[in-house]
Amino acid sequence: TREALAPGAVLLRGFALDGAPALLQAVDGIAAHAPFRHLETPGGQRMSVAMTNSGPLGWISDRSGYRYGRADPLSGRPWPPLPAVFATLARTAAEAAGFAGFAPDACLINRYAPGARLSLHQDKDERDHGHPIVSVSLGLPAVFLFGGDARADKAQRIPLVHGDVVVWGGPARLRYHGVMPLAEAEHPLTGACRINLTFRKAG
Ligand code: MD5
Ligand code: FE
Repeated sequence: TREALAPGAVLLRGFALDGAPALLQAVDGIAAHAPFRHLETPGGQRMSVAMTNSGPLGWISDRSGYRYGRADPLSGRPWPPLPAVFATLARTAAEAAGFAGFAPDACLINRYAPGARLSLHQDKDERDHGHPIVSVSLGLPAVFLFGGDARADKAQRIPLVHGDVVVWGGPARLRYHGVMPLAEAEHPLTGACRINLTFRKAG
């Protein structure tokens, strides 16, 4: 089913359900080369969400700021390549939401353990905000906070479950958003965690 959350924001419930086991297997392969890590913010806080990347570009944060880079700072090596199952899912989901021709060059992979959260922020480190972002929820459910164009705008709470895909484009591309602290639970495919794949055209 396709549900418009707002202009430019399309929720595709269950779009990644059939592909989930293959997506999670690919995540394990990526993490074997580029392990999940808790990045430090420019302000010196350790993020509660653990992150890694695949694709030519990867998003990182450290004391000097937020940016995309071609190398994993832990190894100095390029990020693992985008698996074909990732690229196909991102393209077909974007197309189903009305954004034909989406070709991501970055997949930020977020791992939430119980208690992990993402505070309200905008995604604006990408070169051209005309491209959508495709986000895939796997494993434990989460409550997504969908805010407005200003940080102080009231946020809607949107429950996201295993297999859901959201495409954020057009006027929704720069809206504030976050994720509430993950509740303690177990999922048959991921155990006690939520994995979010976040596809971007960053460069
Ligand atoms: C997550 N991740 O569930 C979310 C999914 C991140 C992040 O926020 O930066 O890694 S991406 C949600 C998103 C992206 C772009 C715009 C909007 C939401 N939005 O307009 O609400 O781990
Ligand atoms: Fe974000």
